[in-house]
Amino acid sequence: MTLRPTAGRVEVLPRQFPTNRGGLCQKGWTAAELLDHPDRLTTPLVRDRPGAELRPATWPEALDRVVTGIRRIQAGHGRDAVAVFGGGGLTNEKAYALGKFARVALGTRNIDYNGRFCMSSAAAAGIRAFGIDRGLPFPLADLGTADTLLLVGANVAETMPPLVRYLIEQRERGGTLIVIDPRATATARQATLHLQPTPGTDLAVANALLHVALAEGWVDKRYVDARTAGFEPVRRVAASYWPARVEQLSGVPVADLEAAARALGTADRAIILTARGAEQHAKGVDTVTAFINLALALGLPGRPGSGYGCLTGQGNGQGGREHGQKADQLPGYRRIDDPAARAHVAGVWGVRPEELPGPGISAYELLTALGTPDGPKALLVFGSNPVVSAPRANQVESRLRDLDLLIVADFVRSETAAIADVVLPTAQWAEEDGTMTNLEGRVLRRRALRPPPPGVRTDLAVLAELAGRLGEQGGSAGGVGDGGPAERGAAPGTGPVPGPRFPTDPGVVFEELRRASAGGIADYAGISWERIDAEDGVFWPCPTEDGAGTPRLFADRFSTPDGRARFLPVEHRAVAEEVCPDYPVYLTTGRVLAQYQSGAQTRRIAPLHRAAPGAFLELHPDLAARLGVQDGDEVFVTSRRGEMRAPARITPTIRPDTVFAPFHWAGPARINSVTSDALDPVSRMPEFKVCAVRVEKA
Ligand SMILES: Nc1nc2c(c(=O)[nH]1)N[C@H]1C(S)=C(S)[C@@H](COP(=O)(O)OP(=O)(O)OC[C@H]3O[C@@H](n4cnc5c(=O)[nH]c(N)nc54)[C@H](O)[C@@H]3O)O[C@H]1N2
Ligand SMILES: Nc1nc2c(c(=O)[nH]1)N[C@H]1C(S)=C(S)[C@@H](COP(=O)(O)OP(=O)(O)OC[C@H]3O[C@@H](n4cnc5c(=O)[nH]c(N)nc54)[C@H](O)[C@@H]3O)O[C@H]1N2
Ligand SMILES: [Mo]
Repeated sequence: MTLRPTAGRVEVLPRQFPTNRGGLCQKGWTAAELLDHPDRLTTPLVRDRPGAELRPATWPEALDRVVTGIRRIQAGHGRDAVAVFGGGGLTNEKAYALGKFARVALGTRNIDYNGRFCMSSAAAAGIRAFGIDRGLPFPLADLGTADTLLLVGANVAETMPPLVRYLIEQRERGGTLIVIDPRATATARQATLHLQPTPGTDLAVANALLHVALAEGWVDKRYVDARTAGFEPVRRVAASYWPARVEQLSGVPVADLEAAARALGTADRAIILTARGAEQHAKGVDTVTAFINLALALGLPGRPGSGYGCLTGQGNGQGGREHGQKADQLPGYRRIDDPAARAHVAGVWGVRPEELPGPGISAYELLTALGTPDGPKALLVFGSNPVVSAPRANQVESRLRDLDLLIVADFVRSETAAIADVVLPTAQWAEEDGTMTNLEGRVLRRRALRPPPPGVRTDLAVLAELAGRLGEQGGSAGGVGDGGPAERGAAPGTGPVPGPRFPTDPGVVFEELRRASAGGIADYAGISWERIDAEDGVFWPCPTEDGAGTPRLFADRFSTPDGRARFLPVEHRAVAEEVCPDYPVYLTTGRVLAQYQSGAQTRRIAPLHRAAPGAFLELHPDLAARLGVQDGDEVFVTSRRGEMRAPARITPTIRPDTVFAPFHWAGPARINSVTSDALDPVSRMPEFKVCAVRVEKA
């Protein structure tokens, strides 16, 4: 998109760009409305004592409260008693600075971010199989040329509208689109074939597709021999997923399983994509692995116009997971428990490797540890609204309230900011420079179009100020652009970066990020802002300034030590919470077109509110009849954890054993009061997509 400042106002205009081809969803069109919205925070807020209202404060007073509180808590309970929670909407520069701030300025191991709720299962499965986690290992435009495209748990028509153009192109070329979703979504309605499984059974479906491919001789044996390892145990597992058995498990008819397998197995170019519907499960990593196994058996990854990919979510869903916001991660997608990685990053940060903390705990585990006797006593939140978006949110909210000190940096009074002790008003997207990395691994510029309003500071300036007051040599009071000597174009290497340790100029931060990432999986060393401008984005890994970026991965080898992709046998297992007489219906959750995430940024925008004014519960006419519920009736949805209230929306597009609610609303309409907090054992991703509930007329 292009953003045009007109007399102090910013308008959003679609631009011809290779990724979105001029498409832009309504959320994009209205994003500018939040810049000058009356709800915009323009002064810090503090709470004087528990129970008191938030009141306006000056920056020095608010920052003093933060620093005094952190010092007191760390003196009494140790450095890990202060925790940080980040977000996948932060620019690369901010995500990097936040991770460094936690490890260097706070010295805490406790940092994680909302991407744990979003991308973590696909990321873990990708690393396991390919040795690398990049959403798409090929350019997005490949989708348009696929003979067969399989979307698993992705409602792109509502969640990624710019991508729909490729689906249209694919169909116009005579391609087959297969959608797997328990609901006949706007996306599924465009499909050639819609498989409608019970939530949480995708793994079995994937194994059945592989079973059929094996039986029909569609497995690419040459590819399997030359490019992969570990097929034999996967073949043995798939043998026991005959379609009739999987029809029993998933509800998907044998004929549909066979038709889907045929479309994939006989295509020249086939692409398999997963999104949150497949991933947000207590077996999300294994489910993604099952689809990767299928893709590898068919010889897709690395073949032109073919492959497996995962659709990322948030604005910087890809970049946000590369630069050290994760509990177990250092910049460049390095592991924090790898001695070589620690030595490299410590060198760039000018600290000794042994000063860097070890791995912390994952997002949900961190949120539930807050305020407990051994858990953190303070939390700084940058770019998330967990009161609405975390699973089992009623418990998370009470943990947040138990903290001695909750600090939230945001530009609106989100539900999490509303219960904070200190709220710091920060700049929005149009008010600061930076980079984002899209699902293709393409690093893109985001440009400041106007300065932040008076009273507002950038996240980088806030971090620099806090680090300075906590005793680091960070930048001074900090508006934008006072971050010390720009080093653009300097060859990245190791060794501490000259200038302030926490610069506020995003260009300077990016130069440091390049050095910190050099030699890592997500290697940005050869990427400069100038190159991004000149090349319409640069694909990582890009280790050298004179070498090209990498739009396509896996053409000759995978990123594993021996260059082969790894098969891993995975078995179907029950969802964490099965239906029972007290809770007889499956609940699944997700999104609607006109609202974004926790709703903090979109519920306030009038046209979006008109388009999607509140939560609802989608249920099948048969289920509604059994419950005596009419369309529009208020219903209660109750699980073992809590309840939610919303009007019923009766529709034949959903399975009769399943109900659906969007998670964009707060208060009594908060579906995350109900959702399950079962976690995937590998990724620690919560099972947002299925739990057992009871539905009653209110
Ligand atoms: N309008 C809008 N767009 C967004 C966002 C938003 O909040 N609003 N958020 C952004 C973010 S952060 C993300 S992560 C993406 C998410 O993008 P998507 O993954 O497309 O979004 P969801 O609606 O969470 O889930 C997709 C589908 O999974 C289905 N599903 C539920 N359970 C299962 C299951 O067990 N198996 C299968 N196969 N499908 C299942 C749901 O019915 C739903 O239609 O969207 C991004 N875009
Ligand atoms: N039931 C259920 N729950 C879910 C999901 C689901 O499918 N079902 N999906 C999960 C997924 S995929 C995701 S990604 C999460 C998202 O959940 P959240 O992390 O809560 O997402 P947002 O609503 O985007 O919250 C971002 C907050 O940070 C602020 N913000 C935005 N940009 C910046 C910035 O640059 N700096 C600062 N300081 N603040 C900023 C916004 O105003 C907003 O208040 O929700 C998860 N929760
Ligand atoms: Mo997400």
